[in-house]
Amino acid sequence: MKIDPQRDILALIDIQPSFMPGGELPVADGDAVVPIANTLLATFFPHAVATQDWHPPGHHSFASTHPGRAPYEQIDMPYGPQILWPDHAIQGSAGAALHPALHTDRIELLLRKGFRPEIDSYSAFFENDRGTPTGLAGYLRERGFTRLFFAGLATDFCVAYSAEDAIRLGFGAIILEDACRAIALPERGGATTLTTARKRLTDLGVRFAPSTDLRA
Ligand code: VGL
Ligand code: ZN
Repeated sequence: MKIDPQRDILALIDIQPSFMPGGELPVADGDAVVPIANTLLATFFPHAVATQDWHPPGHHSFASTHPGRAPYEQIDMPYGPQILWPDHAIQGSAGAALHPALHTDRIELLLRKGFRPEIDSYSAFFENDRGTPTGLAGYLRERGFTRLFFAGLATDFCVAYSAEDAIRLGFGAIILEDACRAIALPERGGATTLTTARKRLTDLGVRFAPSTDLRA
């Protein structure tokens, strides 16, 4: 896959210690994405955006905010079903910072999401009501970017929702599989949130590719 450095942009999703081993919402092997993201930045992408999950204490996506609820249970919110998470990515905490080993020089926009107490925001484009925009689409269009290549955490939540919205908004979306890691919660019938997301996204036109497929 040939990269056009002026129209393709690397989207670094939630590369934060909160989502890595030792963090509050650890994704298995999540820290493995950091050196891969650094190589992608150095080799292919002069332009990058990064998202930062950025929750106030008591955020409604936290199980601790709902008495009697445990992390990874699902509840109904006004905007639809919501999985409850351990408290994570609290504004200003060390876990919410970008990972200290991530090379940030080429990150031209740092987009924070999930800061409204009552609503979660997995996608870089819309909050979980699927209607409140973050402003990213306008930014990318004004800058002339047409395709997003995704790296980061987690493949089946924030990366998946971002890639799905990218396609719906008319961008190309490629998930660089080796540059992402998944939470993979079990679902009915032996499926996981990863297998389900992969199928839904592929049907929508999101491509999954290894970063070894990229060419300058
Ligand atoms: C994420 C769950 C809650 C993610 C963020 O980055 O995928 N997942 N907040
Ligand atoms: Zn979150």
